[in-house]
Amino acid sequence: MDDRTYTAEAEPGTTATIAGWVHEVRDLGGIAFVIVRDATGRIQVKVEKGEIDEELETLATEVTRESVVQVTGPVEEEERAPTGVEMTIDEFEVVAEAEPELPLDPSGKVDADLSTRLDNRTLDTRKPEVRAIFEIRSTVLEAVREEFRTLHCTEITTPKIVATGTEGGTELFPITYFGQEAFMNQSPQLFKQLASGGGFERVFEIGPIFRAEEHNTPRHLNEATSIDFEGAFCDAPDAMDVAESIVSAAYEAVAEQNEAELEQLGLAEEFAAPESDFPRLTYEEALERVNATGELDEQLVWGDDLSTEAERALGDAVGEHYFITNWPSEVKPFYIKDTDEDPQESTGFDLMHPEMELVSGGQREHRHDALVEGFEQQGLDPAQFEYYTKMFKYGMPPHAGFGLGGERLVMTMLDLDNIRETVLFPRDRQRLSP
Ligand code: AMO
Repeated sequence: MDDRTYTAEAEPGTTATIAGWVHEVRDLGGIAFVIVRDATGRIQVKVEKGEIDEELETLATEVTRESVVQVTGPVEEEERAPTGVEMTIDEFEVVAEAEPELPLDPSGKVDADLSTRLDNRTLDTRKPEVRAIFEIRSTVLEAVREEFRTLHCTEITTPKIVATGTEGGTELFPITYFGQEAFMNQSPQLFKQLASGGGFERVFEIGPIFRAEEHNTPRHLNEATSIDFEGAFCDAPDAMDVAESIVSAAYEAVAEQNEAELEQLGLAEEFAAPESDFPRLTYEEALERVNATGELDEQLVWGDDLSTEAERALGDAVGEHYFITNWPSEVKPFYIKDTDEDPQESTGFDLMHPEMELVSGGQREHRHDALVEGFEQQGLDPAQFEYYTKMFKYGMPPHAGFGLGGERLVMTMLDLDNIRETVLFPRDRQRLSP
């Protein structure tokens, strides 16, 4: 549509053709207003009854809400119009009529629960405050890509149909691959490691991960977007530096580019990029901090994972993004390297938002024999992973990396109370469509 003008760009003194959805028809008797909405905003179209062609008048005043219309007419300044401009009608076409009964009210006058909204996402995202989340998500993905490139990383994509899991056997989705058992990938973990040792050195991937999480929680999805980094000749502190840069770059880009969307979400005043130099607590220090809060029924001891309550108590105490480093080896997967000093202690780290975990990472075990031993210790069959371990016999440099949950990044950034708000079509225990 070459001659179409966005509503936000309709200039007083010109004749414009706009196209969009009917937000509302306000019939005041002698005069009616059709409010038309497009991706950029809204415009008021005035219908002076008796002044225009009768057929056009009927079309414009009887059109149902959310129908798609195309209107051509002169644009004029009008102080009383919501956006300060108004159109009158030369031509009015109903391009796609909407049924009068809507399953969801995009004007937001009638509230709907999340489930109804997700069932009717196409209507839901016509609400500017819902679309604002996805505009911000889009900025985040762009900023993350740009920052990785600045950090000399190559973007890769790895298979989503895989032969083995990596993040613990219980959370795999099995599928049938030409009569053979296969799985949806839980993480690009092994592939990104193979690529970093494949001469690229520094790689990143933004792609889907699949987790058969049994529980429906406000912070878990069954299909999520993982932002992954892997760097050859990197150790855990190097990977933490990259994670911090990526998270900060995402916030800075949103602060710079999404003022209007932040306004829509009521966040414009308080939104700020996190301070740099996120505190780095060792696991041991983290336990001490949590136990000192007195918030937990039972004191945590070495070897415990942090429960949701523990994460929250610690987050409240720290009050900003922070790392937890040097996790016990036994709570981290086989590919995480132990520290040189203590085989009980790993190089694994997490990056936490005060509300929840955003990132896991660490230095990897790059020594072939130690890697194979690690499989056996975790009760995994090294033979199944041979496609991966054999490459460690041909010059695998020390390397480190991390995985950052894209949805959790957006959710915590925008203080949303459910991760599903950040996904157009979420997959969870109850939801396989749309
Ligand atoms: P991990 O399993 O901790 O680590 O996942 C990394 C990050 O991905 C996000 N995430 C999820 N988000 C929503 N729903 C889920 N079900 C879900 N599962 C994970 C979280 C989490 O911190 N291979 C390692 C990373 C690495 O070491 O490089 C991994 O996958 O934000």
